[in-house]
Amino acid sequence: MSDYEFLTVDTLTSYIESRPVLAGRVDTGALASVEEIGDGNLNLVFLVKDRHGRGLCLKQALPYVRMTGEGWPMTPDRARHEVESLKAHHALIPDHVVEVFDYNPDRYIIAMEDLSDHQVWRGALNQGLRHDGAAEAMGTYVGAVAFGTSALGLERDTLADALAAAVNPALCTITEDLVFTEPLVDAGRNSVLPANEKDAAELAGDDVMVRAMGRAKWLFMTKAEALIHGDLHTGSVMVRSVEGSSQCGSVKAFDSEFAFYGPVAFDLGALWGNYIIAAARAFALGEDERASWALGLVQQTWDGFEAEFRRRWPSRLDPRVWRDGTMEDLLRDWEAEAWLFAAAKMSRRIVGAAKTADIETLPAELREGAARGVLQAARTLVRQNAGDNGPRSGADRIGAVLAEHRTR
Ligand code: SR1
Ligand code: MG
Repeated sequence: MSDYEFLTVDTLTSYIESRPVLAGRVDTGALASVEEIGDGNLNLVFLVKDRHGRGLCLKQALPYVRMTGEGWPMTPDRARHEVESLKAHHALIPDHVVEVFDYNPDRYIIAMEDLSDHQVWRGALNQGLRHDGAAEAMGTYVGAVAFGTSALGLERDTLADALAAAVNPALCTITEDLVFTEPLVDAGRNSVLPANEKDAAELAGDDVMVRAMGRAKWLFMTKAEALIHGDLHTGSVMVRSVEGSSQCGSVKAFDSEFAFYGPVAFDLGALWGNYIIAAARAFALGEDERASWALGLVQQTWDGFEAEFRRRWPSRLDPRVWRDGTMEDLLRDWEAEAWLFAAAKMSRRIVGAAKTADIETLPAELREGAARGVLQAARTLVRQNAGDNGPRSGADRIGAVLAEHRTR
């Protein structure tokens, strides 16, 4: 780690000048601001703006997890996975994926599009803002990736090469531990309010939940369907408003360092689980109408996903036995698996390390009921009956659970 050179506000200009491909992206002779803006768990992120109104974002992967410090080493090669997945995804659906301009593999620095006219979706949700259309667009993004990076859209040899290049064990291990295992088997990183200790213990002692998470972890580790984003929560999505309207003007996925060939439904479940967490916040604050709106995002994402997948289906490379029945089978399985992954994502954000501002910024007495509701909702989801996995019916069922458990 001693020879690892950190990017700083002071060295950023000379770094940009050293990268010919970045010439013209910002005027380093007329800079207006240079800031470190990273608020994620892992990396350094800088935003540079010039006086002509142009901007550039630089992100450097550290050799450890930023959230905890040097005690948790982590391969900075994760930046390569981020770049390769962002490029592959951007090629498929440029409107909904941040654009990468440059990658320096020696220093693990990515230069990408300035999205400072956007905001992180989680923050917008927590402010009570609506960006209508964003949930559907993220579904469209997942649908494009599911088709375009899988055996449906890539020639056999290309697929094999893409899969090999995307093997990302260090980051997958984080997910396997933090998302699937630790909410149920504490490895010393879990925490809840004292008032929620019983809820966490009940979760860990719930055999149906343990079995469901065992299945979810197995799917995650074995179902190499497509080059998924791998961490598609609402903090990995940027949104821009249309002035004076609740419509979303632009929405882009970013931060895909967890990308690998994994289950398509994992990305859907990440979105769904985080919409449910946003709904839990709204219920806690007594904003029931907003909670219903947040729960409605589940269906919107599914609709965008399904429409995009069906739209691309006729161009599948091998239609010999992958006929329309296969598409129906895939969609049916993904719908059910997405709920399973949503349940995992929900419980990890309440019990495990790396929580969400949605819940953590609530006053403690409201947080207690919101956290309990999310855990109960996760346990309800893994008990859904076969054939009753629709996005709307699942979200409605969850809404009732969240409302019932909120602090009165
Ligand atoms: C140690 S990294 C903790 C979490 O941050 C990322 O956003 C992922 O969700 C990961 O699980
Ligand atoms: Mg992240």
